Amino acid sequence: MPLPIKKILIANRGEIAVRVMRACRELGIKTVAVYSDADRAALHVRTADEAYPIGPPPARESYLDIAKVLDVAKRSGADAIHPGYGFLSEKSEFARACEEAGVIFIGPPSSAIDAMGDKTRARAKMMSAGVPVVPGDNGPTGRGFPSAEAALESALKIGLPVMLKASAGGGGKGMRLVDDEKKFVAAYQGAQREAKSAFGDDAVYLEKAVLRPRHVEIQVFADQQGNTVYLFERDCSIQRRHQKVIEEAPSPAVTPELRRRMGEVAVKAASAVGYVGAGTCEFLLAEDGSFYFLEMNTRLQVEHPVTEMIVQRDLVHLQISVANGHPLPFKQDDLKVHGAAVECRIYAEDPLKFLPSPGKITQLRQPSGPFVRDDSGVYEGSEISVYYDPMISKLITWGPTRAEAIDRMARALSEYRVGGIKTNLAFHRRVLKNEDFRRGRYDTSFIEGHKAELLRPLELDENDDSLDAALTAAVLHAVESAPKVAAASDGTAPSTERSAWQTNRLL
Ligand code: MV4
Repeated sequence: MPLPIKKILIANRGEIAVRVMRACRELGIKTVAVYSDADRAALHVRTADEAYPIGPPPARESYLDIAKVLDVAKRSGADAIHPGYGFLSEKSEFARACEEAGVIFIGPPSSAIDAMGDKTRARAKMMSAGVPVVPGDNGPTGRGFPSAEAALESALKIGLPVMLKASAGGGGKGMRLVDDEKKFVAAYQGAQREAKSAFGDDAVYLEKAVLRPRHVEIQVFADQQGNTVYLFERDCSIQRRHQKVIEEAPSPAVTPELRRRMGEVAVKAASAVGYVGAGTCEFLLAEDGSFYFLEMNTRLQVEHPVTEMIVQRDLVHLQISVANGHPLPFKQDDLKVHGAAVECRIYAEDPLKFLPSPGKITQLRQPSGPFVRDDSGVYEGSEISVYYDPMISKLITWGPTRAEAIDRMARALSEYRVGGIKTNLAFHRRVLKNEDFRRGRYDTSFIEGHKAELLRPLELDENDDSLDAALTAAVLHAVESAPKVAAASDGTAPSTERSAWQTNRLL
């Protein structure tokens, strides 16, 4: 394959496609977008040097179609493909198909994706590499149990509460917590059923349940020469239904000593599977400070920017450099944590029900200013489609201390305006005000535990700028209650309609 890479096809959409294209532009690399019929006017298409249609809106018929994506790579003369996250990013068939087509896959070797893709296999591999995993049982053959009764016997040996998990799974699908022996068999059968329908494989394994854990993940990076380093941790404990909402780096729960120990374990995990490029090892961090490997994500993650902020390095630049065969430009000891960063995922969704709110973005003001980064996939006038993830942007702030990063995030959120669709902006503003969050005292049960405060209906006082909101309300009231509106000298009359922008201002 001719090096260096001169043209990259980005097999993705939305903010991550735009983010990768930005890095390419900085490096003098040409970019190729692919897009579905729903994305003809999308930002990633407008950002690329060239763009090719790849089919109907459903991802299965476009962004997930390996043959179509590789055909565009060939036609456009792309040397490499960046898969972003989601879609084809963790499909080893795709990495393999790229390898076979002579196109560089900007990611790990397909063998490393396979080694981490199956959760029981990965668990066994990690145990033999000396990586701590949650005490548990993969079953007599390593792929589940012959019967629910056999699983129960093992569960009682481990000690309740236990977690039932799908062998083929990940991400919480088919997962069940069992704290009562009498409920075990029903839970086991339920987990099997869910695993079968989600993954076509009903194997279920057992783990001791870690109560009120934090989700702490370590960013790792490896080059083709066998050097592997860790780029410290992110705390992703603020989640709802396994969907991350706020992430930060470093974790307020991790001491320098724990950081080093977790980092070294993550490097060991990556090395054990011959990892190359950017990857993330997910851990559960227990209240007593013990930690356990859960799974490895073999891609660049959504929340990578908080790491970029604290290590002051561009991870996409590094991915491309490693794909070009260059050794990592630093050693572990060259890396240190600079300040703190927070990321809020801004979604087009009903803030109370957490349901997607697709539609046209009629008004948009995205925050900026010192140490504020908005990684956006949209523009004013663009559509949030029903077909894909309804993320509008990722808002990231940095500060020399965690408190300053948080205050800066509150400021940035106060600037953010979206009209035409519902968003979770008010939810984020509430979390940022929460004392437990501000103190860094939270775990994966944070949102559930603060439901009443975080999900109560919206009120006028919601606005960070309550005086401004009150003024807007007063003006609206005056306008609406006026019997007649005088026409301006040019013959136009001020609208008495509440625009989406105004409505949004009040939220
Ligand atoms: C666990 C656990 C407690 N004990 N495993 C959820 C998603 C999947 N990646 C693993 N998950 C969990 N596994 C044991 N043995 C608690 C969770 C969990 C969780 C983990 C990370 C972030 C949020 C979570 C929310 C609920 C449960």
